[in-house]
Amino acid sequence: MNRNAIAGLTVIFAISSLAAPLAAAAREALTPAEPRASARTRAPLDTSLDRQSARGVYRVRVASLEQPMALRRLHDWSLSIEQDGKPVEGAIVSVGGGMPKHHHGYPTRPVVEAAPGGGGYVIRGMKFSMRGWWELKLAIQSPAGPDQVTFNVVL
Ligand SMILES: [Cu+2]
Repeated sequence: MNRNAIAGLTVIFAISSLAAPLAAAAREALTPAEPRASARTRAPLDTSLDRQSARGVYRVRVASLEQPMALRRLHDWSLSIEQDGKPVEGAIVSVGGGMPKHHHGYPTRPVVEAAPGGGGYVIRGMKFSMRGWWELKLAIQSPAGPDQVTFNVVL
């Protein structure tokens, strides 16, 4: 094989090894980008702090007593529970939740107490240890029946 033939083969080899990735890149450029499955199916997060409980027994409202929302600091939230438009007194409420994407809970164990002076409840000992999407889950027991509600909080 003479020197020119070898040079020619080298050029052909170089072109053919480039051809496949170039063709793929061209196809990709022509095809509109498919949204990823997670982006396509994920509904926007409902961050309403005024919700019906899961079985519809209660209307539940929560609000941070610190504005703007406290990060990495102990603070309290207000909680109001109604049934058929009337405040529910004497409910027993337990608090759960955490960061669903990080698979961890709260760094504290928040507790629910009757608000001083009546008129609802206070969630004491809330703490968000980092920014992101948190779930605040409340399990409610009263003579009206057990029910639960989940709020989405994004810091
Ligand atoms: Cu986290």
